[in-house]
Amino acid sequence: MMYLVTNLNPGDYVGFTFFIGSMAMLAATVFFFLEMRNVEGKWRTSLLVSGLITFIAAVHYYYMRDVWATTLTSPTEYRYIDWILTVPLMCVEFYLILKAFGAKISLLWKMIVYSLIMLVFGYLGEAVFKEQSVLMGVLSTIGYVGILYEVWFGSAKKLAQSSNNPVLQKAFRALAWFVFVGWAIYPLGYMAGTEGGWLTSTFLNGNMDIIYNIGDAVNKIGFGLVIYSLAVSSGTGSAKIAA
Ligand SMILES: *C/C=C(C)/C=C/C=C(C)/C=C/C1=C(C)CCCC1(C)C
Repeated sequence: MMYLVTNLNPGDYVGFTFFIGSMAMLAATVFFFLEMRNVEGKWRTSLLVSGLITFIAAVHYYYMRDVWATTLTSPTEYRYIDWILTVPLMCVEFYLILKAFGAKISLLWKMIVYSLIMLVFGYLGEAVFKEQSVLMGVLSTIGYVGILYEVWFGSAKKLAQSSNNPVLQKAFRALAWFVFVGWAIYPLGYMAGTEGGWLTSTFLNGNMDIIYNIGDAVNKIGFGLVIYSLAVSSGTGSAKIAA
């Protein structure tokens, strides 16, 4: 009979992070959904999206930790299905906070296309063309750099600058740093875990899933908390952030 035993072995640190990850995502989801009531109307959608991001991740972590516990292999498919849903939603977060300052839907599409390039090539390198993982990683990075360019120099950055709204600018800067530093955790995991990856012979070797799990906790929950504090600090003095 085939059944899943979610059983952690002592010293299975990768397995630990899958369990911690799934609980943290669940708790964050409850928090974002319940806090929707406590923020001004125009922020509710942003909080809803934050909660959806951690909710989608919580469900995938539930599956991923079982795959890991039963097979001790990377749950690559669930991982990328999770990302292909949640990364575009993070682009939606950028769009939502900039909408009041003139962001166009084309900005959102541009960022989503960049994320798809990033994730499709990442998946190909991990699961399909494993011997070409370096090339796939480089192609994936083009998508990542596209997103970085948008938020550090491109139209997203310009909209935030011209908003003349210090609360928004502070939150936008925090999100831009998440994309720069927090998201850079993922290529490290990729290099540690794929054949021909530059880090396979270092202490990071084989710890791809720990690295991805840390990245997800930092980025999905952290991102949501930045949005939350933006919503709270722009507060009920509604004029502070242009409607
Ligand atoms: C919640 C999930 C997030 C924020 C996932 C982000 C994923 C990345 C930034 C992945 C980037 C990659 C590269 C830049 C090159 C190597 C392949 C990837 C897909 C790991």
